[in-house]
Amino acid sequence: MSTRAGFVALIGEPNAGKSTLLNRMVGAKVSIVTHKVQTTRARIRGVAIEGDAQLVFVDTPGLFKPRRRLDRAMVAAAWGGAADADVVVLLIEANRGITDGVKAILENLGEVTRGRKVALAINKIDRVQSPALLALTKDMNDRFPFEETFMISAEKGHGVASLRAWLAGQLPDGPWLYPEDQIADLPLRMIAAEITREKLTLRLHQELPYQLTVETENWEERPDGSARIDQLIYVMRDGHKGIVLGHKGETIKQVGAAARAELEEFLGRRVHLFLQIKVRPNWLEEAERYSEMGLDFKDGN
Ligand SMILES: Nc1nc2c(ncn2[C@@H]2O[C@H](COP(=O)(O)OP(=O)(O)OP(=O)(O)O)[C@@H](O)[C@H]2O)c(=O)[nH]1
Ligand SMILES: [Mg+2]
Repeated sequence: MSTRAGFVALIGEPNAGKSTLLNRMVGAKVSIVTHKVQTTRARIRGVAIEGDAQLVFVDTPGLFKPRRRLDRAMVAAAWGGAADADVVVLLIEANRGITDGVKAILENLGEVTRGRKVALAINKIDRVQSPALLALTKDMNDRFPFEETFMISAEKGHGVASLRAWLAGQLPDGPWLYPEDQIADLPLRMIAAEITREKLTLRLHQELPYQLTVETENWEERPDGSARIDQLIYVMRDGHKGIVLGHKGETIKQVGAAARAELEEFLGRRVHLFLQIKVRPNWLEEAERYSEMGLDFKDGN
């Protein structure tokens, strides 16, 4: 039997629904999702199978105008994902249309993808009426030579099967890149750190989610089959530590409980999760924090 395999990069503005789409394609939660922008910080791979094709989806950080070193490293990782892929899917939000951010992406897209196929996925169609979608499709295709346009709802699943089938047909012939039963290739300790960061991002407000990072410090398998996981939450100020702790430690307790529940579901066994907060004013300028996140520190220069 002849097989196909290749990389499909999902790119777009922050919040476009890239991680939601990756998870739906894979059929499991591999990449964290929140209602806030800039949730994903590094490239996350998820693997899906369609007939004789193995599709390696690459979720990327949102593309935006970077200010900080971390932002620059994230945006560089996203464009790097597009540059390395066999096929690129640009996601835009149906309800937001052609924003300045989308225009800025289109300016770079041709050069980065050079000759490789780019599809447009208009996401969140559950939020708009169809006449608006036709106009948006035409306008986008007047601006860039997309191979194909798909109207999807990553959240509800509409249109996702036909996008996946089309993508499978675009991949080159070749052996599969991962074992048949593998769905992600992020180390478990990183997945665990991401789950905690998701719960923090959902509970904290304003700038705080953007000024913290989570690392798994220790992972211990226990004789009874459970795992003890120790994580560090890096924040920049004493005041931030107080907010993450919350009144009488309520906030961190809730975050820990939510993260533990999801980890137990993911791992299929009991987890003892210990969270510690560390004030580190300069963590955004520390190379080790970037490698822990799966980013290249030098990309932030
Ligand atoms: N209504 C609706 N909401 C969606 C859809 N897809 C994603 N969302 C929501 O949009 C928000 C952002 O989704 P994400 O998947 O985190 O978006 P992202 O593009 O990965 O965002 P970044 O990682 O910040 O770049 C979440 O609240 C999702 O639930 C959709 O098809 N319809
Ligand atoms: Mg994301």
